[in-house]
Amino acid sequence: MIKPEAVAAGHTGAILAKMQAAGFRLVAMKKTKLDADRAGAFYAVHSERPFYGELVEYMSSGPIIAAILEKDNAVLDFRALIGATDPSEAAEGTIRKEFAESKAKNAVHGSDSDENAEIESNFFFSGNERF
Ligand code: FUP
Repeated sequence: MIKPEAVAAGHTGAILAKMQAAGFRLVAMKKTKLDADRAGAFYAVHSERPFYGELVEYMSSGPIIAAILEKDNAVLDFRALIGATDPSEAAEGTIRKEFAESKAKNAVHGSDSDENAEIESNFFFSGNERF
């Protein structure tokens, strides 16, 4: 996902270009907006964390770009491309270093396992939206 603050700031094209330049192939993509219920469901794994309420509010505050990206070793390579959760700790050249505003508004989300990538893909896309 490209998160609301990065979409609102007009960074969608630059972020997608970095992803494609790093070898990720776009399988599916859409611009959509999560309501609080959908954002809460997407981040249900964090429901006991102190930042959950703010996370849900933020993630439902504006449109996002959802995408399925394909590459060998995609989960680990994507996490390397986006950088650390907190942009102040993210390496030079990473997407979060360049585009994130803060730990909460950190520009992009990436799946943390193949299993979650499949769950999150199914959250946004039907079979006939993938090519
Ligand atoms: P990441 O896998 O890097 O997206 O990070 P996490 O799964 O740990 O966190 C998910 C999201 O929760 C982050 F993108 C931003 C938010 N978050 C906070 O707002 N504060 C925190 O201390 C940790 C995470």
